[in-house]
Amino acid sequence: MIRVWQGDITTLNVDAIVNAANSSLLGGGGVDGAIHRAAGPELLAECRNIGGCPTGEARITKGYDLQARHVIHTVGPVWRGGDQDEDGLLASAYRNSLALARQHGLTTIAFPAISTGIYGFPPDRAAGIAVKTITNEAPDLQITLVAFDADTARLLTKAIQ
Ligand code: AR6
Repeated sequence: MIRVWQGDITTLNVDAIVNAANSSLLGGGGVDGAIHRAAGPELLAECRNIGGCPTGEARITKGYDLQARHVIHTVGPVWRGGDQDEDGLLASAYRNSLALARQHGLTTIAFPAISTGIYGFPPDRAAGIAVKTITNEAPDLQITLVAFDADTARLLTKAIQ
């Protein structure tokens, strides 16, 4: 089950919110910065102990001051024109996040539009990959695709239909 919701992912009361992180896992701008601000400094302390995360993989932490019980940190690809396996790496980021959720018995998961901000991935293409990967890998989980802006909400809704 997939739904689209427009707003700030840090406010959601779900088992896990997914963070569009970078491979250091030490914070950054965009949704990553918002999640660290809302979760509080203990999140960064836990992330420091993980020691990073390669592109396309995922790591899980507690949610601390967030409503969400957990944060699943994944690293999407930087868009470099499309011939550097960006599509495959973005699908891996979704797939590995869902696998981690499943291993921890989590059923309600919220994703931001991974890689479509600072990392420059074309948002329409990313929406298609997100919906296809979630439909194939997690038809049994309750997934919220979070759009921060109306354009992304429209693209995600179109991709589901
Ligand atoms: N809630 C939901 N979505 C958000 C929020 C929010 N609070 N804030 C931004 N977005 P980005 P990336 C949307 O740039 O492209 C960081 O510095 C945003 O509008 O956050 O994967 C990391 O540390 C866009 O649609 O992530 C990395 O270095 C989407 O989230 C790098 O940015 C993703 O935009 C990752 O870049």
